[in-house]
Amino acid sequence: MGNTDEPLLRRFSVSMPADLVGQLDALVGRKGLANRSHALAEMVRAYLVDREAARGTQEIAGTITLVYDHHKRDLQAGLTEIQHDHQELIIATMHVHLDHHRCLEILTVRGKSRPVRDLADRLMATRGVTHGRLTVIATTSPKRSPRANHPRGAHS
Ligand code: NI
Repeated sequence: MGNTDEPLLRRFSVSMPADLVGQLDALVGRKGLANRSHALAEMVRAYLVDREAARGTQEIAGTITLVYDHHKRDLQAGLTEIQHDHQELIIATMHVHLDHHRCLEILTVRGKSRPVRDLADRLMATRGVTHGRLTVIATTSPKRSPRANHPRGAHS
């Protein structure tokens, strides 16, 4: 309160599916946030940080999470083809059969942020993919002390 650095707030209206609003309200309650606006602002910030980290040419590591319906024609083959095109970025994949229809796939990726981001965007934009997310879990910046990471050769 009385913080002179308080940013200028701007109001706008948001429309989204009612069940999503219900889930948003539950999240606001669980996290003890003041209101929906705070929750949304926090999510937008987190998203932008994620995107920023995934931009440029720095080395990043992370995961791409996908959920899709494997009954959708050609979907699985398409995803596999994209992954083969970018195998230099993909360290490991895990496929879980969630239920009768849905598959959950988690790809561990590492490489320059731009191509990793592009790979994630391509996979997530594939028709039939219902959830997609790139999470950057580590970045290596030349500014960081090398001691912050494993010494070279720690893993063969
Ligand atoms: Ni499956």
